[in-house]
Amino acid sequence: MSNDEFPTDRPAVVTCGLPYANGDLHIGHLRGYIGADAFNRTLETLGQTSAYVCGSDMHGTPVAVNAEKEGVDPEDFALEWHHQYEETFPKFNVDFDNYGHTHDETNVETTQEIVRTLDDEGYIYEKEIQVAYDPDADQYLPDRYVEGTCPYCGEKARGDECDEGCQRHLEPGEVEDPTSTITGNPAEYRERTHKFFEVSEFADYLTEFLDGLEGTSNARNQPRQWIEDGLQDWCITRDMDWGIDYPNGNDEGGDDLVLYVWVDAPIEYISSTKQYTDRVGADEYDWEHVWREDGDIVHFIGRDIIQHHAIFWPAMLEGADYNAPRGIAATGFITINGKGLSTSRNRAIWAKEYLEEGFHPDLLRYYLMTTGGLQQDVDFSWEAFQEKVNGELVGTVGNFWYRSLLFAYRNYEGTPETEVSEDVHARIEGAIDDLRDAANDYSLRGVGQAATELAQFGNEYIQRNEPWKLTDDDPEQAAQVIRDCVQIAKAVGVLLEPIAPDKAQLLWEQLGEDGAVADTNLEAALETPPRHFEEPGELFDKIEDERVDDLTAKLEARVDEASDDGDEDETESDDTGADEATDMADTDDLEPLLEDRIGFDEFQDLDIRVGQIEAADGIEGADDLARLEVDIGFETRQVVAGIKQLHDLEELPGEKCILLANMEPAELFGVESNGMILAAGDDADLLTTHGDAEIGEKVQ
Ligand code: B3M
Ligand code: ZN
Repeated sequence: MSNDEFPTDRPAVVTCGLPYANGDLHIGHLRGYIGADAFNRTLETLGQTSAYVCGSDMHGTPVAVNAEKEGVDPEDFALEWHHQYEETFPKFNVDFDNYGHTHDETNVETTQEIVRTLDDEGYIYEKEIQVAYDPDADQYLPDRYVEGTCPYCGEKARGDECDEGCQRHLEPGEVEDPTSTITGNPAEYRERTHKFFEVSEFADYLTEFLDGLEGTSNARNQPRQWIEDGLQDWCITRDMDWGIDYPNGNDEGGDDLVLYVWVDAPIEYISSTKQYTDRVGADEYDWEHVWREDGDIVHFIGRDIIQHHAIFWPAMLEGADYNAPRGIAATGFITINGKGLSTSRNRAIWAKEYLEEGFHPDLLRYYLMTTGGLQQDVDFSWEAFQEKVNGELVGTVGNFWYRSLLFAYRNYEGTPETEVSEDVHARIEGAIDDLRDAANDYSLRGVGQAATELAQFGNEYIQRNEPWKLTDDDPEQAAQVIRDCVQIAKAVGVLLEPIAPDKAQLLWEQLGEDGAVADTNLEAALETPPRHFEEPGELFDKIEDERVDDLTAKLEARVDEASDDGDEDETESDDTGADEATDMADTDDLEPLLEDRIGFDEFQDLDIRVGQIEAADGIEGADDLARLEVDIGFETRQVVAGIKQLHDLEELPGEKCILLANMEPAELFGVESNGMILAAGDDADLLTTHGDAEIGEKVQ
């Protein structure tokens, strides 16, 4: 498959890692589902046929263990969560074309068919292995029923994954010093016959596959290393009742053997696509074209499940003669106030909670998509959320939309009757290119920025041209400026739709447009808006400081409460399958170290300079922000830094500091920030040099 640029004329499918149907959804989950949704919407805006499919992950020990704790049947337990997820996702504008589950008929059939094919093709064999067993519970101990030490990195690990350390998948019998999570007793090993999939046979294929794989670099680099270290075959059956039976029966001895959850879970991507085709018809969307011919398959996943998606899954697809994924975007974790998200400590923002607080879903979407790149960990704090919303959505986008449309309505009752100027036309075309490039880079931050920067341009344009001064003296020019602004406003709406679909739709309606902005594509950005529209309203509300203080206090109080309860055990099986950054005992308060290394070249891309602060003053209306002027040798930079409360601003002039000079300019509370001063710690300890480094020297 050649990777020509999006949009292609092939159908695409976008998927997101299936949530285990075992607990409440939180912000860690939402990042992935919103990300994949925004990517799918972006492809559609680009004009590509695309479907977004997913489903609940019903099987495996993550579900069985939690169901057992509650004393309920795993199927009933999982179905209940499944229904809750089905209801919750749309509330965040996560718009699946199909949302199934792994226990439905389509997935059972598709899974058995694929496994049968792999068996027929000779990729599956039987082997006697040692399986952990708890004599007191009289039960085999697959996966999360056993824990011990990772043989690769020495961290505490679950039976099938090194979730606190190197994130490797672990095969049955690999975990050292196994203990049963049912009784806490040391586990015994017993000999059992299991089925193995010959992943090792696919090493060359996978190397080539990874060379062509798009998405985030972590999804290529880690698997390359694993291949180099030597691939092991993969045990694909488990001693359990709950799951999908191995086809043709594998229980000669009357024992229960089901497929490992990681076999049938990704197959749900296919099954869910099939169900979509069943609903809309193959003329509209053909699952076979996508999965068996040459569609564009894009997976969004958490970075802890790269091995399953970039090794096991493409090997299964290749072995069973299905199409390979085109891209894998593996996202970083979410931290809360700089600390690892922890469901057991209640240090999370729950989906339900966010909605109950009455915030619009598009605000969270925008925050999660535009704060940090996909691979990076993203920190959530109510304060940072407020800053994003007030600064970019209220201050830039909302402000531009409202002032342009209001001016247009009051003076022209809608869109002035003239053509868009050439410059503005070209600027909108530039934003369209930015969006296309961002999609091809799998950068949702870039998608959001294409829209916000266009709105920023609009604000500058209206400010520079001051149409309010022209209405009497030069009415033609006034009409031209407003005509341009209305077009920019419409284009911002089209470009922002993937990230903030409701708000874009409201703008669309304010412009008097018919239908759904989600159904348009990029050409709409340049099409003339209706001649008449009604008086507009404001589309974003500012979040007040008191609100943020309350929310922060509430969050801290409940984290304290959960810690007081002594519930400190991170690995207790409350895992919902979403990305949780691990809290290490002695670094509890620190942001987790990034796993992904960067090359020297990437470091060189950061232009970090020694600077000297020349002036420092507060910014009106912003409690925390200070405006600094920093001499960096070549020039003096104005930067905005969140240090107003933490430093005596009068003391700062004359201090040396370190400044990231090629940070993209941003506007905060109407003040341009052209660089970023580096600081560490809760009190914003400013980084500096201690010797004779000159002002303007590069940090290297
Ligand atoms: N259910 C959740 C996780 O490990 C797991 C994903 C399956 S994706 C095919 O993040
Ligand atoms: Zn490990």
